[in-house]
Amino acid sequence: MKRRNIIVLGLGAATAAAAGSRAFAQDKVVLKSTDVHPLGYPTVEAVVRMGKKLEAASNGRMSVQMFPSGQLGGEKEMIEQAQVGALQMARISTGPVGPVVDELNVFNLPFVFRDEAHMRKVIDGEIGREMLEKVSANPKTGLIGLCWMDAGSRNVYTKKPIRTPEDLKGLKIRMMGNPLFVDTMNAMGGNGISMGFGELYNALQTGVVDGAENNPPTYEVQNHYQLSKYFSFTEHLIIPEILVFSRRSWDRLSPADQALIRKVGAEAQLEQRELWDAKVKEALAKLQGLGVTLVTDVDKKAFRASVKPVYDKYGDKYAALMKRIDAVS
Ligand code: GTR
Repeated sequence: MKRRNIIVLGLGAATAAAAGSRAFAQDKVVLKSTDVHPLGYPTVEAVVRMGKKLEAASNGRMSVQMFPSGQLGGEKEMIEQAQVGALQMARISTGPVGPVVDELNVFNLPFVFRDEAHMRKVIDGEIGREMLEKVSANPKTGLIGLCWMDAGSRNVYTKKPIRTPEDLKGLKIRMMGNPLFVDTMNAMGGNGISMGFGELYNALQTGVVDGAENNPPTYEVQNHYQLSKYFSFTEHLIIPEILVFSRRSWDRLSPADQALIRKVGAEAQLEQRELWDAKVKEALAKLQGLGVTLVTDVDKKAFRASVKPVYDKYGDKYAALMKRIDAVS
């Protein structure tokens, strides 16, 4: 019987040398994948399901090994590990990809999408495909953009209700690692503090920051509601998540395996959103029983107006893309 090579793609050089530049058709391929969220969270579940499909379609030859809950580090570290081929797939926010692929920052601009439905249309259409291609086409990124996922809208949470930009005055609000977000929070009235997601719970607990901003499922699942009891629907950012694949590992796969991964990735984009919608409902219902105040009477008009300096600074660069995004209906 022919002996099967086992290739955990992430374990690199020696196996790669033994196998030649590409994995053989009979090689077992284990895709190490990671996410900051725990098992069961919509993005994690969507990738786990992708893995099951890969297993079924390849008679067990391909599989996904999931490292949830930030076990392999934060999103910046995930990008670095994917770039060197130490992991194969990372589901991350578009936020930390902006500094790597500048065009993607257009999705990181405040209020760039009219609402979540608009965002979904954009990522499902031509612009979404183009942006994934921007990630994949440039070999310097070291990444392949596989598909998008949904993360709803981001909202400010702290120890008091936030209804207007004045309410944010003097508050240190944690933002994702991308200068654009610090500028955004500063324009919204608060003090934006760039910080890794893994440090946030502790920072909220010790008062290093006064609050943060995120979607309801993250606020609930990561237990941030325990420390910041007011969740105010500012909806200032609607940022799609992205599933990236290590280019180094990708280049070692057969074209047939690549096509299969692309196929299940495209399916995951649509499947995840069903999981997402259910999770948002579940999180909001749960939060109401946990002593949280959901603040809905937010002056969105004032917040929209407040981010003008962000557009003054970055708008020109993304003007053409913004126009196209706006035209998607
Ligand atoms: C969540 C997102 C994560 C991470 C996190 C953050 O909504 O799912 O990928 O970006 O926000 O704020 O760092």
